Amino acid sequence: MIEEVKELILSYEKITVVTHLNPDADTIGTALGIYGILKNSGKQVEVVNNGTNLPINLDFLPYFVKIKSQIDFDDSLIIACDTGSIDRLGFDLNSRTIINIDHHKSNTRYGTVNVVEPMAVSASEVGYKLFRDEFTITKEIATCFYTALLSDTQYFTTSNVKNDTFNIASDLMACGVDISEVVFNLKQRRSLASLRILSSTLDTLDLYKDGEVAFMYVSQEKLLEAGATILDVVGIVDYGVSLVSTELSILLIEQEDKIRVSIRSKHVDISALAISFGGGGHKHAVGFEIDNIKRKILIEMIKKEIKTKGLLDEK
Ligand SMILES: [Mn+2]
Repeated sequence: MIEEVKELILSYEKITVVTHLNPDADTIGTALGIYGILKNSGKQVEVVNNGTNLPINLDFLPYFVKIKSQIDFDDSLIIACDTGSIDRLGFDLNSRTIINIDHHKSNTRYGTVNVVEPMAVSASEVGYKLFRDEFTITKEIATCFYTALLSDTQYFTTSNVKNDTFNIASDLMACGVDISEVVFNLKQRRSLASLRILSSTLDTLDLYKDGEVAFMYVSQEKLLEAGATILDVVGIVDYGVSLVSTELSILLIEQEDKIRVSIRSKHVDISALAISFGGGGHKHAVGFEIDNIKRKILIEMIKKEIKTKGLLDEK
């Protein structure tokens, strides 16, 4: 285990484990796994998400009911999970001691100690490797880490999956994870609202550059109509790259005073594209937000940036 991490955990009585805004299964699973480890070792621990919408299909995870929406500990050690930049935590933590556990290539290294492994398939891989040698990984903890890993690799299909990914999955299974329970909760508990918003978003599909780029958008009106939340929309961008012709899939989500953009690629590295709009992410999955802008203008800006960066030439 990394010495600085060990020392920090030993020196703090209270620890706050923090997940990112609009939480996904990786941030939640990683945080709950770490919560379990610290709890079992006798620490005072809290786990928080700054929001009111948690993915409800993750309610099967051990410790899920422990997730709070505010930080109650003063001056606790902060452990940030799966979060590329400090503002994505949604709390003012600038003056706090932070252990930053992540795998985003664009991570800004905002922690006091940064355990950031861009080659890791999930933040839970980073967390698991960090703690496994010194702490007991129970069935409960393994279930949290495995769920995070399965979700972030899209069921072992992303391009960063390697031999070691299966070794980790196998180790976690050996701890007693019920893998069919995990799959059931991830794959077969969608809300009706999420299918409705999927349908209306696919209707907006617009192809560009001989079908190499797919644009889709979600308006606030459609979101309300479907009764969907932002969490129901996030995964829709993947449908764009499932198309035979596409290299890039771009989803624009219109919110009150900003547009949130999610991009996926098949081959090209799009991290620089996201950074040029003030965002970040992984090699093939990035996102950013732009305040007070019209959708059509933003689409033109993205098209221009794709051209400037020569993204469709390099694959
Ligand atoms: Mn992740």
